Amino acid sequence: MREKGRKKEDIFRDLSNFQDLDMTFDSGKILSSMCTKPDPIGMEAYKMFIETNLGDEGLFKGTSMMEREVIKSLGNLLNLDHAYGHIVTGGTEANIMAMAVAKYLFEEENDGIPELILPKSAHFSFKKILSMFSIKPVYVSLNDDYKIDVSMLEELITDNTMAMVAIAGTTELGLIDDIPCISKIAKSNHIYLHVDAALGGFMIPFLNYKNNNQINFDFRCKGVSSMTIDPHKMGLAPVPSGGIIFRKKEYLEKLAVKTPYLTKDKQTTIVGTRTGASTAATWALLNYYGMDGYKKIVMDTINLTDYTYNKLRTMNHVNVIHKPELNLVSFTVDNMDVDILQEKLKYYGWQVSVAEYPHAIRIVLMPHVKKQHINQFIIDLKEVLNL
Ligand code: 0PR
Repeated sequence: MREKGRKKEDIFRDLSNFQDLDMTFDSGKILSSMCTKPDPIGMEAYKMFIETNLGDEGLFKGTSMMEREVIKSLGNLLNLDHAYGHIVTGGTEANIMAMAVAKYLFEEENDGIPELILPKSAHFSFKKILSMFSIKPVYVSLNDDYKIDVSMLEELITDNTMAMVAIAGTTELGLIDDIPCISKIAKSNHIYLHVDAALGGFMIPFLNYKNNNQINFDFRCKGVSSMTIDPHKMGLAPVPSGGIIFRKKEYLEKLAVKTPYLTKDKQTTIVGTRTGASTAATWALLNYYGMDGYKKIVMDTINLTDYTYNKLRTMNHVNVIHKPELNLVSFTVDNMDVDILQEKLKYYGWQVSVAEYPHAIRIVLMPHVKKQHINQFIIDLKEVLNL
């Protein structure tokens, strides 16, 4: 570190130079991200609560009250009357908390090596979990629709099965597993079921809202023990804002650690010091948009996804992998490897990702992506492919 501090103007000029190297959501060129430009209301609320620390809740009683209200609202969104959980840093931490609970519950009755039944479509946060907690993965195969092959599940269950994971909005394809069926299997075998709805949690309830065609993926399925639902994805909250919701108080309590000299006698989070700003931003946004507001945001992205899907589907030499269920589209092209295509699109400023399974270009249509961006993307794609 330098001996003497620098002038504010110089620092901010340098900061601005760093910022110039970043991509922006406003450019519309980021087609690879499940995050998006945070909503101004959320940012204002975030700034207002920037000094808070929910790790020492008693100092910030109002913020703590807000967290309980947010958890209640997220629980309601997922059809759970009494929800227990926290606003955390994101889907990874939420998944870690769920798996920590499942492991504690398992260890109360079993001293074998815990096994987790999960699909290979599970987010890579589960790879971290498997290694952190020394859990043995038991991979359930996917069916032709890239969803958990439910016919395979029951035979994978052993005395050492600690939990099952299903996904509502897979990271690579945005697909929703057959949660009602998986839930039945979990319930009848007394197995903890975690649904990772990091993405879908802030989309599916709004698709269901005022719609007879319900997608059942949440706590209405009685075998679901916990769910991840991330406000910093389709909830438009600034990063970091993830959500973990448990069906029962006793699940969350499994994480409790005594905190003798703090203003509250225990913590039920993994991290200690943690911002209340994320909670404030999420509280503000839930109240600002309400069901109607979020429905519009979600429908706009779904409509743009359909638009993109139809554009790609009707292009020569382009093979779309699946009909979108949420806001992701994936495709391969004849005569060009997708890794090369990804690089070529970078010359045009586009950032797309390459999914691992299936190996394909993956586009995420978040609210910062508009129709004019997709039209330009299609023009550039045609040029790259010499169409
Ligand atoms: N579960 C699912 C289903 C996810 O898709 C993700 C992240 C997580 C859990 C983990 O969430 P956190 O990253 O909040 O811990 N999905 C995105 C992905 O891996 C995260 C992301 C967001 C990646 C923005 C890139 C990016 O620019 O694609």
